[in-house]
Amino acid sequence: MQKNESINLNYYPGHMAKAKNQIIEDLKIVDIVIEILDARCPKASQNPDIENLIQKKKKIIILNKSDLADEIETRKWQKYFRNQGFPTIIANSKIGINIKDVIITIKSLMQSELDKNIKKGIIGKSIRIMVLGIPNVGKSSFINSISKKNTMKVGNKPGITKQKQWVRLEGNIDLLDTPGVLWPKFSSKVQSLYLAYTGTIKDEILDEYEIAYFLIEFLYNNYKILLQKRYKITDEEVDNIFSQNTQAETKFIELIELIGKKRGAVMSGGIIDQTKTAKIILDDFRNGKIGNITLEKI
Ligand SMILES: Nc1nc2c(ncn2[C@@H]2O[C@H](COP(=O)(O)OP(=O)(O)OP(=O)(O)O)[C@@H](O)[C@H]2O)c(=O)[nH]1
Ligand SMILES: [Mg+2]
Repeated sequence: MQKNESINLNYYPGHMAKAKNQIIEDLKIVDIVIEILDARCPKASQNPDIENLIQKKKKIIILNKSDLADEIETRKWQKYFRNQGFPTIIANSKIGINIKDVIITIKSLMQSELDKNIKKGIIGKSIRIMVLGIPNVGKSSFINSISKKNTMKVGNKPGITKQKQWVRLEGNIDLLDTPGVLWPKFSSKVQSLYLAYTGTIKDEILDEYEIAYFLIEFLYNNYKILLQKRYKITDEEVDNIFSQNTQAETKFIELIELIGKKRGAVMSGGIIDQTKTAKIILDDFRNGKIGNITLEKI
């Protein structure tokens, strides 16, 4: 395997540029933006375009997929965004954890406008909210959860929502689901990798082995115990690999081979199926099977 140090997976197809234009248009009529971030990499999953686009609009941040992240780190991120002035809620949209807090926050953000409307005799005017975020971060799941309806199609790959769609909640709140949008240039290789690990970029355009390689390197350096536990790798097996007088790259390749062997990703002749092993590692990470992992720390 040739490890490409200059990896940079910019992924900004035409449909995203189109979706962004639609978002710009619809922003004119919304009162609040809910920005969904991935709790495992909150900064890396924050579209830098959004800040410019929404300008002075009220914004609530959701640290979603918190069930997959390291709780202590997620709390630090919550504090970080709150210090920037944004109401920030830690959530799990898959099973609806802390979603009620979002409704409370929406109402408190809109209270003065609602009171003004009452004074002016305007009743029944709905609060319009746009839900924004990168692909696969859980926007549609969040809307299903908060609306207690299963209106939005969800799926464990990016690009599920193709078009905007409104849904009405109790209490005159209208929520707008939007397609996941990235931006033309990621800030760094590390950011590209986080977005690849978390399933934001279509696997079809990735070299999955290369992505899995970097993920294993990260997990070995940061979550070694969880990694060993998941793949039943003993200290002795780790020592065998890492005490050799070989390059770091060779060691990590051997570690991946060992994982492939442990998980039965073996082809005829006993050769390890690298592609299958890479898929196993990425799937395990994305489904939280390795444990609660935060990629990006504050
Ligand atoms: N573990 C976990 N999974 C979640 C959570 N929220 C969403 N998911 C899963 O993440 C995947 C993507 O969810 P979607 O709601 O389709 O994401 P989206 O942001 O609408 O994606 P696009 O429409 O493709 O932009 C699905 O497999 C969901 O079940 C969460 O809080 N925790
Ligand atoms: Mg969606």
